[in-house]
Amino acid sequence: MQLISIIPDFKPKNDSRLLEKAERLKPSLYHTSYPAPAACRVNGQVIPNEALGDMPLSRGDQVLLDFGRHIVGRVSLSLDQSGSAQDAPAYIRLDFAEIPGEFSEDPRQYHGWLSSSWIQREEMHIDILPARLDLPRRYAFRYIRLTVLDTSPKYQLLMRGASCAGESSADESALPVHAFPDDELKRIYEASLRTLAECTQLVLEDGPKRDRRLWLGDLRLQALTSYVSYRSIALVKRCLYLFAGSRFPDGRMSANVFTDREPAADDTFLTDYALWAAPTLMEYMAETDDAEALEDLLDPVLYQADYVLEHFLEADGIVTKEAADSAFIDWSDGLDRRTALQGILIQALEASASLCGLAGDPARAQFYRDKAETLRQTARRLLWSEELGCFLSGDQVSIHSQVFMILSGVMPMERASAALDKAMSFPGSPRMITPYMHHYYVMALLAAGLRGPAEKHLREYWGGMLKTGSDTFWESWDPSDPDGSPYGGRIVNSYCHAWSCTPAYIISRHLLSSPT
Ligand code: RAM
Repeated sequence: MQLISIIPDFKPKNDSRLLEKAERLKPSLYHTSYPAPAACRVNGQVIPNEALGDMPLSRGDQVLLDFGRHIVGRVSLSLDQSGSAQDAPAYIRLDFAEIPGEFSEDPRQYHGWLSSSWIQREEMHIDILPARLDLPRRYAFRYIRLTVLDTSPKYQLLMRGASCAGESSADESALPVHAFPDDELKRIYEASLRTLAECTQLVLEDGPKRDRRLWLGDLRLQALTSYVSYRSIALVKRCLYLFAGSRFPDGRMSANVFTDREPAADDTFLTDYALWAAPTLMEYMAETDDAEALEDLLDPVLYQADYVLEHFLEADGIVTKEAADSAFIDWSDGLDRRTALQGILIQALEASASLCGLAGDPARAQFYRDKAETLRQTARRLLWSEELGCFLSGDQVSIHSQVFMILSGVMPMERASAALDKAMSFPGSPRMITPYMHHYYVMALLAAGLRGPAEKHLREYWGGMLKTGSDTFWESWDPSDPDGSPYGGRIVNSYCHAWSCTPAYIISRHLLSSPT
């Protein structure tokens, strides 16, 4: 599935009142200084940091720095020369990588459908040495590789030092202290928080390497995790205002908003993402009781489910194919998204009902509740296969369908476990690809009372990413295809991605609080 939407002459409709409020909620960044690692590798050989500054480097030499943890921030290098006069510029290449695997890919071999400009590589000429090189971009990395492309026969390059200033708006002092039953769960919890912190910037970004912007489906999961950790409440509010403040001209919420300049909704609409607006606001309200936000955001948020009811529902009460084709759900190839989307619509209607209840509009609340119940009955009648004992989407059996039928209360709970097992082992059933989808799978297990399997899956799936040596969680991870990429090349994958940060939420809200 490729997600490329280009609407000619698209102009988002901006609401300056909401966007001004979003601007006022912009956080400050915390800066953390990270010195150069104690040792590095020069042409594969381990060299202590003190010795590096005196090692003459010339054409073809490579220095590899491992900062020991994932960092989002700005990098400075201090360079010098040895030998005779610098009679020509030093020509160097810098590659930044979140995981070592990115270095084993040749960027020239990447021909995927996302821009190759996301590959974190710089080539530059340094006319005068010594020089302090303050690199212009913010990078997401743990490893930096410097390659000397050329010096001259008269002189060599010296790399005297490297340092970086990490950036994040996550407030470490807000973190609660937990006692963990074992080290594995603790490590998963910590990597999940690191992932969230790295994505917590001036907005809640999806990934600090790529796309570095605000996506609605990611926002919901970041917000939930932030409530139990850094508590970036004002930032969540800001993000909600950005989605409400810059929308499609017809009022639909975009799947993502550009925020580096004047905020602008992207011309990408994802049905499921727009529907997550109501649950996201409802969950925000449960944390904050913020009357101002409810008043400002209620109408834009309710409009999302209204739009789907009006434009995307067949006469029989099932979402249209068109709606399903513009839903995300997961990167799984060949996935029929209709049943999953039906479940998400029902959840959006329930959340819309709760929001109307909070806003003191019981009649409207009842309308959404009744609608949700009607759609539940329709789904049971039209989508359930008695023969197979699970829900179908078209004639496809998928875990995705079962998950959202459970989370929307359509699935009779006593059948949930068997339906999930059936879908998991059904021949040709699309595999779950993203931690985003795996999050909902774990939530479905918990909703069905299957706490043991939920915990086991969390440990195996997220723990599997840690076993690769990573200290953050990735945007895409299929253990049976560890090098896979939804984009046609893993070099552009993001290895610290917002929607995979939820183990901390699941652990603190569901696992630590209830014994097995
Ligand atoms: C990608 C990003 C983002 C996600 C969308 C659907 O480009 O990874 O996180 O929300 O796809």
